[in-house]
Amino acid sequence: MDHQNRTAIVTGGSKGIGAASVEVFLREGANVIILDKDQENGRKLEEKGKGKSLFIPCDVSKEQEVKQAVAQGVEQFGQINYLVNNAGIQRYSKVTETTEEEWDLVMNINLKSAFLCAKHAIPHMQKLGKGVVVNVSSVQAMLSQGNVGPYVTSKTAMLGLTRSIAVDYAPQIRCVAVCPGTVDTPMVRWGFSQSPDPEQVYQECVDMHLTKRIAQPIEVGEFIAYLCSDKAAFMTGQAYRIDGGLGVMIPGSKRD
Ligand code: BMA
Repeated sequence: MDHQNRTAIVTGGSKGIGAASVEVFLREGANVIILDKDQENGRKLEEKGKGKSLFIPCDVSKEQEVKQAVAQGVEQFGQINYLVNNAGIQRYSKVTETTEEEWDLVMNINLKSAFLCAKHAIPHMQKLGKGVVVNVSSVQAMLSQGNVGPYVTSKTAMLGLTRSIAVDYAPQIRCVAVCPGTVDTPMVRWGFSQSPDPEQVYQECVDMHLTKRIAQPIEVGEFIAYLCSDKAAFMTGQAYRIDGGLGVMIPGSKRD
């Protein structure tokens, strides 16, 4: 993919899809700035990068912290080529049962963080005359499970943010969204653990994909790194599903 001499910021980069993206970027020769609250895993990934990755503890829903982290990253690597807005959490509730605090928490971590990181990273891309923003949304921006009102709302709003950035900063800067199905990440595992029967929920997730399995984070990481690469130079403004065919089959229809 050739990411030599490029620098990527990955939010929520300590684990799951974020960590997988970091690994692919490093393999392809990029420098990576990992923003996360999880220091233990973040530091481990920093060591793996052998000078090519920098972990910065950061609450990406706070503007001052984002501003400082971006400045520190630029000081270290000199430029920002890519921003991957991956930080995200899931909470389970219907609108009538969601507290104001929980709504704000989900919106701030999933959506506001993407706005803040874009706000502070894009000016550095403009200096280079080139850059890519990838927003990690969800297949749930298109079709939804029950009981995840704030999450679904935040992931759907990310598509609006994606369009706005794509329109406002074209042609220099591209912005795309990725919409994964179920991926075997700490976020999803935490979700399973909230159920009285985690194994059954896991099996339901396996069954709802045409692939009859859930994805590994690295599959999404590879896609994200591709979207950032020059090979994807004609891709902007759109959301791309990577979802094992979830929702493609007409509900209630039979195959044989
Ligand atoms: C993701 C997460 C997963 C879910 C998947 C498919 O964004 O919400 O928990 O399994 O969507 O609905």
